[in-house]
Amino acid sequence: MEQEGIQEEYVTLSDWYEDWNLDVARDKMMFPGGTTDPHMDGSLINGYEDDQLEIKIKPDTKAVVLRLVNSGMAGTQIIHAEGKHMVVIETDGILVKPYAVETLSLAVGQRYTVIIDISDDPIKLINGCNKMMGYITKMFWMAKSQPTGELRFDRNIKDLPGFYRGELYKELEPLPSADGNNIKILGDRENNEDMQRITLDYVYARDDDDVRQKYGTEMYKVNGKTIQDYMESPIEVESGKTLEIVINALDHMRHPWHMHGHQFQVISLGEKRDGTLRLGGEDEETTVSDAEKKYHEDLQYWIKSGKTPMTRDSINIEGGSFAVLRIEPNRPGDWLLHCHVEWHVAKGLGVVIRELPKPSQQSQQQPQWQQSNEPSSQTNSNETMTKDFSTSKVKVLSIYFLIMSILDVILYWIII
Ligand SMILES: [Cu+2]
Repeated sequence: MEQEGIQEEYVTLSDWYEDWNLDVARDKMMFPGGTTDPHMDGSLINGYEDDQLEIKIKPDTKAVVLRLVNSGMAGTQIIHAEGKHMVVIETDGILVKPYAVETLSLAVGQRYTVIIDISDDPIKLINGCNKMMGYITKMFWMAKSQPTGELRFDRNIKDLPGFYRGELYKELEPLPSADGNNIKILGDRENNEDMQRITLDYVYARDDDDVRQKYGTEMYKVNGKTIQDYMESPIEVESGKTLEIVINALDHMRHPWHMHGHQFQVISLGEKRDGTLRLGGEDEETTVSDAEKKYHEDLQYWIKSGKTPMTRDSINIEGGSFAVLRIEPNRPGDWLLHCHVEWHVAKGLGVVIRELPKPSQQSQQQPQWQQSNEPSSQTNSNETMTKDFSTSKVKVLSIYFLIMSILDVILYWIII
C-alpha cells in the first residue's frame, strides 16, 4: 500500500512449541489418555519469541495499516494499542464498514486489517496469547524514533479496555455491494423451502472403546464421526440452495471453526449460557430454549434491519453454545469445515462437506474434477465422479506432501 502518510505492516501472532508438531502429537496426544491441548512453550510475534520487538515507522507516517493474522496452532490472540483505537476495515478478506475497537481478539486462522493513528510516538502494543490458564503476554513498539518509554504491562490481559473474546458479528458489517445496497442475509426468512440445513453436534468422546481401538486415542466426534470418517463419506449438500449450518458445541471448550472455499455469514452466535440449538422439530420439548430464542431474535434483526451479517471464514465458538452460519454452495467439490486448532483436527474435529453439482450442471457440464481428468468423457454417474475425484485428490495430496517434504528438508538444513 503506497500512499502518502500511510505505512502498511504485517503482524503474525502465534503460539509456539519446542518440539516439532508431529512429535508433540505423538508424545503428548495420540495415545489413550493423551491430551487435546499440549502445553504451549511460548508465543511468537512475526516469528520471533523475544519481547520488546519494534516496528520502525517512517517519520512522515500519519497512520499505520496493520494486517493482523493469527497464524498459530491453538491459542486465541489478543491485541491492544495502548491509548489508541484500532479501526477494523477487513475480516478474513471481506472489507467492512470501519469500526473502532480498543482491543481485538483473533481466533486461530482469523485475519483482520486495522488502521491505527500514529500521530503520537511511540505506540505501545500489547499482545496476549491465550493458553489453558491465562495469557502469555508480550509487548512491542511501533516507533518513528528510538522509543524511550518503558515497555511494561503489569496488569491482566483480561483487564484491557474493550476486552471481549466473542465475535462482533453485528458490528463488523461488510461494505455494501457496488450498487450501494447492503448484501442481504442469505436465504432470507426462516423456513425458506429453498434452503437446506445441516446440524453438527461435536463432543470429545472420552469413553468410546471403539474409537480408542481404531485410533489408539480418544477423538472428537461430529455427529458421531471423526473428520477421518468424513473423508470417506462426506456430508452431501446441493449446490445453488442456501445452506444453513448449525454448529453445536457439546463440550466446554472454545473452538475456532474454519470453512474452506467459502466465506459464511454469521447469522447467530450463542454464548455459554445459551446452550445448544435445535431447530425444525428436532427437539420434542415444547418450551423454547435460550438458543432458539436467540436464533429467532437474530434472524428478525437481520431481516428487519436489512444489515449484512458479519462475513468471514473463521470464528470462535464458545463451549456449551452454538453458531449458525449460512453459505451459498456454488463451488461443487469437497470442502473442509473444521476446528482450526491443529491438535484438534488430528483428534478428528471437523467434517467434509461435498457440494454436489446442480442437476442442470451435471447434464450440461462436468464438474471440475472430471474435466481435469477425462476431458473427453461425457459420463456423469456418481461412481465415476467419486473415482475421478479420488484420483485428483491423490494427485493434489501427493504434490502437497512432496512440497512439504522439500520444505522440511530445507528447514532441517537451515536449522542444523
Ligand atoms: Cu478445537
